[in-house]
Amino acid sequence: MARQWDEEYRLLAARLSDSGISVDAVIARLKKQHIETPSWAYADAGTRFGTFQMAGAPRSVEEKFEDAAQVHKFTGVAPSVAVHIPWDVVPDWSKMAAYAKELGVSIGSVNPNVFQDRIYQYGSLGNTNAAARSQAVEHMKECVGIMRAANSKFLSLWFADGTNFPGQGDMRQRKQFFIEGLSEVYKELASDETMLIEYKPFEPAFYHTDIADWGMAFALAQRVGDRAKVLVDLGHHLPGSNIEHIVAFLLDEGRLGGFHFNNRKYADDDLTVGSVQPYELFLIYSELVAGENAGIANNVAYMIDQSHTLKNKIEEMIQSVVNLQSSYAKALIVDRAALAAAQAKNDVIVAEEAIKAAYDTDVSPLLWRARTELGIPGAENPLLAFRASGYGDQKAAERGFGGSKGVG
Ligand code: PSV
Ligand code: MN
Repeated sequence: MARQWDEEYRLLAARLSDSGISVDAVIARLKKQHIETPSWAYADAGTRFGTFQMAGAPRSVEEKFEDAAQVHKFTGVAPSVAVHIPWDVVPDWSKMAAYAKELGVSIGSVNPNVFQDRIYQYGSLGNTNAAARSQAVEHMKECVGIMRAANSKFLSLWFADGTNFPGQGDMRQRKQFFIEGLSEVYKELASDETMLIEYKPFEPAFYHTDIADWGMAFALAQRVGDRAKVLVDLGHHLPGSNIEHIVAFLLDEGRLGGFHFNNRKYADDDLTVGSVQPYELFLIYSELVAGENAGIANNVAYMIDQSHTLKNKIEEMIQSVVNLQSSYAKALIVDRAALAAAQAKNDVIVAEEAIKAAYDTDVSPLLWRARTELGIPGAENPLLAFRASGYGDQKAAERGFGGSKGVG
């Protein structure tokens, strides 16, 4: 039987208002959510064991943006697209920005690639070879130029730097090289531009990684400048890490710069965000909402970083964005007053139940309402609406197989 969305929404709104939660405020915040999708997630990707090509994979940067625009069209909250240089190369970034605008999206964070060129075999900013360090700095400066042309405000940095064997490198010297290189790049940034520093405990380096965890990224950010912040990639933690705690800590320090959303079972699995540990995702959002309520979660870049090998790319991206909408909606309806009162009394049961009650709520009527107000086609189910649009079949016929290139 078809769901009665109006009625379901009315009932949920009444229930929330009993706990003092204004459903209008929740909808307004859901409509303002902004999730950036990555250009590299639309192209064919693989593992080191092989790449399976998919029919309809985009053949150019323009086509990646066309696909990304579909995700925005059916979710309403994915209006920007991150680019990775040189996986994405165009002759003129201002023209590309104009084309993105025509499609209804914009160019988001710019990600320099300082890990694939041969010169980076032993590292980029951490390399003992000054030529490698300087090539990396120059490339990052070039990316700042792309930000200007594309009107993008985030320079998003991840380094594959590290060593594979004990004794291979002087870890302290490499740290100093990082401070030097990052500071040089930071000097290029204008006052409304932010440097994001990502961390990762291992891979491709297996003995030590120069920026291995959030604490190291945080320390470097502090050395570099106020607008250098930490980027939390959900796949970049050792098993058992409490990511929501990291998020709360960084928010409180004013150094939470952004996210790379994805999900993991083992390591940097790059699976659909919310697919394996949806409760963890909700708990992270709960900290973000608490930060927003306290006025300290401004200018956080919410980005997806996934690399899918099995699902249709656009569909999985829609699924990911919907999972993020749903986690945000659940976090927005936590009864914060009841939670704070229970915490103050050390009433562990009631505090935990306040969190669980929100998590257990079916928030789809809220998402339906937010999308309806945004004028989204097929507001009740973006995935079905996208399938019904025929875009996937049309592009498969038009583009065929094997068009993608450039993604590692
Ligand atoms: C590295 O694993 C990473 O998370 C970085 O963000 C890179 O830019 C991205 O993946 C490349 O796929
Ligand atoms: Mn990442």
